[in-house]
Amino acid sequence: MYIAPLKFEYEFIRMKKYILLSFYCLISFAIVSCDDDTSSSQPVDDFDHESQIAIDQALLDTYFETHYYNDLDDGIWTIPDGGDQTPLSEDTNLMTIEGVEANGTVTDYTMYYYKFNGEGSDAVGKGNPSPIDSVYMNYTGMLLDSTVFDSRPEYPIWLTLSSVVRGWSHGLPKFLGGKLILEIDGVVDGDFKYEEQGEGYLFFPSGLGYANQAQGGIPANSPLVFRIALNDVNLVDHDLDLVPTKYELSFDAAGNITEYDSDGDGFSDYLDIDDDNDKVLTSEEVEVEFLVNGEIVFDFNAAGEIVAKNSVTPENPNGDLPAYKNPEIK
Ligand SMILES: [Ca+2]
Ligand SMILES: [Ca+2]
Ligand SMILES: [Ca+2]
Repeated sequence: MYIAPLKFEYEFIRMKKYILLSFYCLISFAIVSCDDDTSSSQPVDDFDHESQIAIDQALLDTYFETHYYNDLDDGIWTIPDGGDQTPLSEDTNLMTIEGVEANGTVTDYTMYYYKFNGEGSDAVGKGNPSPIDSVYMNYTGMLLDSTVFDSRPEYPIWLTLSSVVRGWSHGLPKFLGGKLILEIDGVVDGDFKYEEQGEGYLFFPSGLGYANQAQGGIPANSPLVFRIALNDVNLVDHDLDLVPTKYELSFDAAGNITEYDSDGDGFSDYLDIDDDNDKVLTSEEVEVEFLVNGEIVFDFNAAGEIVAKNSVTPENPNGDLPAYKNPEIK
């Protein structure tokens, strides 16, 4: 019968949903726990994280009053006795992120970031990474007394922002990536570098770092400072439906994540391969352009959603609801 193949295909889609959900529950665990071998940011004890916030804030306030940004070397230095440098506390480039969630019920962490050399050129148009994307980074990590505990200034590393300390998950999305240079000194030989990266500093309380857990050279309850350079961004697509997860979750100004389920079928959009349940895969309803380097280019409507083919119809004259979210359009 005619309907049989359609039903079979739909059952196949549902089956794939369950398989994907099972698979990504593992990944979701990493997102929720934010823990890996090197970042134990959510200790399972009865530590009073709320009280530690005030202690850390006082330490950070003192740090900002006694340190300045030096544009000669892009360093953060202690203001010498009698020095007239502008302390970070009075430097208008020091930006604040409030209301960051971490450590279970604690929701009012405040952290800071400082950009120098611009925020990054974003040469390939990927935009800011979201707290679940991957970033290609250089960094140096310091305590407030300037002790360096980890440094990777020359050789970049790919890191997933869902599995690093919260201070990174919420700070890196404020920066943009740079410009990939494949020709160095007139030679193209496979060597490459980045220019015009997003560069700056992140400053955050211990609760957005390793909290009350000592970690390598980091004592327990240490606010942290990182100098970072964001070279490149990889947008994650958990359900492989061609819509990056960044556009299938919501993020508030602090970078806290809200999941949503457009078709109300129990599968969040970022884990749903048929976002409007019209039995046509989202990947077949989204119009994307693949570049030769494998990157995907999207167009967006006024609502910030990815424009899909056949979006504009008599029922949907403004095209505000993309086809992959409109069950009336297949
Ligand atoms: Ca997706
Ligand atoms: Ca859904
Ligand atoms: Ca669909």
